[in-house]
Amino acid sequence: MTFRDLLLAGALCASTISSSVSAGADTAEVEKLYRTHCGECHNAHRLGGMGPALLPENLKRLRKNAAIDVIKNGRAATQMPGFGDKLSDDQIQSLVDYVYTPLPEIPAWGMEEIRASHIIHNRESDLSDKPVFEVKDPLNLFLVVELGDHHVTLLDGDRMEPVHRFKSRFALHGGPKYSPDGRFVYFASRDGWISKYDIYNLKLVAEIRAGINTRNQAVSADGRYVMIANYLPHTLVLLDARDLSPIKLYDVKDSKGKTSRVSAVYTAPPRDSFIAALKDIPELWEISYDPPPGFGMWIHDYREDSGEDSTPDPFPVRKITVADYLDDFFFDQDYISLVGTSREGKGQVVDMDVGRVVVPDLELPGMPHLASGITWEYEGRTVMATPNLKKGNISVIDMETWKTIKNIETLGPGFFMRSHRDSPYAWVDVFFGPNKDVVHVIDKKTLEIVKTLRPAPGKTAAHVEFTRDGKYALLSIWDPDGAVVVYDGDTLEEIKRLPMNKPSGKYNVYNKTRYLEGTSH
Ligand code: DHE
Repeated sequence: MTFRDLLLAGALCASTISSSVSAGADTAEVEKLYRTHCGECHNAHRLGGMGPALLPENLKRLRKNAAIDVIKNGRAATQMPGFGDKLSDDQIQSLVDYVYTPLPEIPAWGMEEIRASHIIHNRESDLSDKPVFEVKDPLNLFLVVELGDHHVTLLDGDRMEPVHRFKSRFALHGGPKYSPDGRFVYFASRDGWISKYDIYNLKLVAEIRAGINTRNQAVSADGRYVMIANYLPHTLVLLDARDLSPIKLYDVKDSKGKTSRVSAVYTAPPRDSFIAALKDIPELWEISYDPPPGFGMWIHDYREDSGEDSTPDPFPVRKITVADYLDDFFFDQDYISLVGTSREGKGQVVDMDVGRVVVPDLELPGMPHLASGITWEYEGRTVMATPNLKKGNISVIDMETWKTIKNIETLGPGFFMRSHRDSPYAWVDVFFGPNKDVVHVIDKKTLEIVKTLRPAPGKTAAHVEFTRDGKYALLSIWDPDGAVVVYDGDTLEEIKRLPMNKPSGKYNVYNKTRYLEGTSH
């Protein structure tokens, strides 16, 4: 069996690569250390799993001294714990040297491998176009990702009852993305599997492995394409949304050939484009899926290697140079201003129309988590608000002047922030530290915290999503013995508790397909 076959089968065992790294007692020792403490999350071969790939190619921005600190003390805002009490300084140093040692060969994951992984489970033509279950409003359905046992629950948002529960790929991360009509949903797992699921028929349609270590995915506003952002290899992959067959692979590199991980990709509906930020190159990429004149309808059948004349390219990349790396980013509702930050917390605003940085030094202290930033109208202007991963603080920024108008102090650093166009409140969790079990409710008119809830003392409470009409807010108790707690969005009283296994994100079909103000991309 080749390396590729093993990856395809998900069957790589710990010795497959390590034996080829080198021999000798010290190497055996550090490999054992790695397998014992790191392999479960970062993959036995350092190719990434729950945690990122640990290869020199992906660690370019982390100095070795900083890596020692991460292993000793953990990494802020990630699931990476500190090992300072388990490992000696020498052991930590040997692990750092180990993860900065190149693999003899990075497994290829190009078009050939992607195509070979493609699975068609059900043909759309064999499936019903009506839900096979009773539901008042299919647009008010929710999906809840349950990380505890890698399942997804389909929830009726009117009756607040589960409709169905199904197994997902291992470690889904990032929001699932719906087709515009809300019938299909696309999931991405951290190890690169993309799954298309038919909500109406409760069946998988297709799956494909688009990368080895994947960041996230986006579905075009017209529902025809899915774009995948990868950490390993350094690629973006365009898929046909009908059956997930691959259309085009982008090697992500600058003009000098330096390659980069992709921080994330989102769809920008008014622009008919995908926008991707890069982690190792100070560039933003905008990839248009609006067919240029001459392509007509056949754009959907274009394939990179189909022998068609590919000039002009139907999916061209526009590259915008930015002031710093972009680890995280966020758009205004018009998708003209893009607000981005590096992990070090340097903020910048890019005008996507003119294609350049217009504010290079946005004030954003404490490592903002822009992926969960939201906007609303406040005293006649639009403001954006974002939690900070290192600081108990919500930054509220005027989107015209780009000045911070308020820092709302919270009981600790938060991860997710959510509201709804028709709700008076914005909800933010306190994901990290001793108060991880509380959520704050902020009045959008006064920018004050009006209530702090502690729904399950001692258990992390995180991530809120609203019903279609904004009347109810659903909150996760992030624990194997957890729940989704339903609150009345106005009185803030608890209505119901649905037991679940470490529920993480919840996604309302209507809010997500309408890109409503207050929700995530
Ligand atoms: Fe996430 C979304 C990045 C760790 C749960 N997270 C996202 C998105 C990005 C991101 C860029 C938006 C993608 C999208 O929805 O298409 N996340 C990162 C990180 O850089 C970070 C800090 C480190 C990492 O390990 O990658 C990180 N994230 C986590 C976790 O540890 C969480 C809490 C548990 C997990 O699943 O691993 C976590 N992230 C989530 C969730 C969303 C998410 C639930 C979707 C939120 C939404 O409402 O859309």
